[in-house]
Amino acid sequence: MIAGRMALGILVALEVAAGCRRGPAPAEPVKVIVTKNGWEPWKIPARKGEKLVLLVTRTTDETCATELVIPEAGVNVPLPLGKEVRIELTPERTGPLRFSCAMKMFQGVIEVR
Ligand SMILES: [Cu+2]
Repeated sequence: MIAGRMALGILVALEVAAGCRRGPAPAEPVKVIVTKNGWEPWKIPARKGEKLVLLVTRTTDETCATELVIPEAGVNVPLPLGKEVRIELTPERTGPLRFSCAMKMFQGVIEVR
């Protein structure tokens, strides 16, 4: 899994302190709400080489979407009820980057251009 992750060249940083970073200003964070219908939005645009920040808040206890998993990026983040969780990643290739709950019942996609 680690080899595959590196081959795809996706850099992931969780809870990275902003502040002393150089480079272009990051895009606006994307707020994602987890409801009984799943991820809202479930389709998120991103750009190759640009940091994507997701602010994910789970608002329901009625589904199994209690974590957000992005297998290709090595992301597996618990989503405590009612608490905003920050997830940062920088896609290094174009194309769909799929995410889901741990059981892949609720699915979404980051469309990297
Ligand atoms: Cu699930």
